[in-house]
Amino acid sequence: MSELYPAEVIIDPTTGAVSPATGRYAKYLSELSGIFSNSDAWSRAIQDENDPLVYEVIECKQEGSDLFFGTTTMQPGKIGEEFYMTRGHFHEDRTKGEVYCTLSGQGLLLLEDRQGCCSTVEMRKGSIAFIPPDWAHRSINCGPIPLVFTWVCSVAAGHDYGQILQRGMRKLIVEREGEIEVVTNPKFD
Ligand code: M6P
Ligand code: ZN
Repeated sequence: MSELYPAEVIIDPTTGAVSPATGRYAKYLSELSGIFSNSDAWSRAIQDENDPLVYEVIECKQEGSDLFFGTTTMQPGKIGEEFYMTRGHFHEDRTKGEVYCTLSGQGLLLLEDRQGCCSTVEMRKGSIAFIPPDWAHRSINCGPIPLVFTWVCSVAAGHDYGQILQRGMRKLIVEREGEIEVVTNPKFD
């Protein structure tokens, strides 16, 4: 194992910029096939809005550390009645949880466990969301500005996308008549 040193890392709370960063990726709408319920609205938005950016993840990882952290910055937007969201995942290592600290914007963290128990945690500036081990999690930007949050996770956690990609999550976050609602995904009715 390499030697580890204390470090200060600067995070911009409105852009999610991380300095220094060790990795990053962006997700554009065309890469989120099957995530949104309304696939016609999804295809139309790719065409009409020229494949917009949905979210960007920037990470900071010290080689040899058990923990790493970073930011996720989610653009505001909607596909049909659903807001922009992340893919959602369980962790490969079922013993590992995660923590989100919201820096800017507003949203919801949608969670569900293996037995189908569902929960939401509000994401707003200064709030910390605790994700217990073996709960799937997806973040959703419900507001008009970018949702920026810091996450801290075990390096060993890994991402398991299979189940959520195949079937979706049991609850959808939708806007109906100007109200944000948590509704049952018709695929689970
Ligand atoms: C959060 C963290 C990351 C995750 C990212 C995007 O920032 O949980 O580990 O990769 O969200 O979520 P997803 O991988 O589900 O698209
Ligand atoms: Zn995670």
